[in-house]
Amino acid sequence: MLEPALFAHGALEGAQLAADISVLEIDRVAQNVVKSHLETCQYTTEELKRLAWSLYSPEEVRALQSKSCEAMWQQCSLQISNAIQYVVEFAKRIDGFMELCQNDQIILLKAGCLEVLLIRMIRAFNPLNNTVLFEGKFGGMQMFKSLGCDDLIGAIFELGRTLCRLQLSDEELALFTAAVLLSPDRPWLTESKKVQKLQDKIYVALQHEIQKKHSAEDKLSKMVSKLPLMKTICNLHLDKLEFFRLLHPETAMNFPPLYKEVFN
Ligand code: MHQ
Repeated sequence: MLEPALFAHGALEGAQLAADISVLEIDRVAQNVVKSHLETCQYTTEELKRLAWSLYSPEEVRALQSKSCEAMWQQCSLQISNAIQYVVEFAKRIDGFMELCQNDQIILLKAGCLEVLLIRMIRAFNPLNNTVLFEGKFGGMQMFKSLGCDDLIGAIFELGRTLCRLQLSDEELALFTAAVLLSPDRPWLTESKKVQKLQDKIYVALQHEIQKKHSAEDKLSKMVSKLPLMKTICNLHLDKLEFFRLLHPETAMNFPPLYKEVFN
């Protein structure tokens, strides 16, 4: 049984639910999710620390800005597609995910992978100068000007700043992204009860992890409160993509297959 400290704060409505899950099981879930995250996070913390020093020069930023909208979309979709591959690998390594039916695996990945990327972005986001890692160097939002999606880019950078303020550890990031991925309320799931059970355990593990340093209630609710902004960004991205496809169908046809598959 879980120690009383975990329910004392009662952040999870169902103390009932927590009571069903043993400490051993929670530790096992946490270890599996954190390991899966570390194995699939694309860049190590050390690599990112080193990369934070390589900024795009003003000339390089200008060169990016003067690219055509199509060329820039192509570059962005390629970067996103690469990053999605790691998210897919992350999902596959989470205990229980591969035991879901294939239909549900696909639904969860399609619905959740951009949200996971947006959370993972904080590792590659520097709130001190508002820059993000793009093709090996850090740059500000001006570098995406030619996309013609200032509202989308603005929202992504704002999310980056607010998420960075939470100062999530890699453990918290791992568990939070796993919980987002295993959202039982995605439309068309056939075994949402199974997904719910997996997510419940992950949230208990996350709460447990946070509690090592903070009041879990506080931090967890702050994390969860960013989900609506992420949903807004995902919808905005789909709108922009749809509009782009209308204007430049040939370019959109040549987007990376994984990007097309996830967002079509
Ligand atoms: C990942 C690594 C990673 C890879 C790609 C949708 C559109 C047309 C434009 C990064 C969005 C532009 C993305 C490439 C821009 C906001 C996108 C383009 C964490 C996330 C990260 C850093 C992505 C962050 C968002 C970027 C910069 O492990």
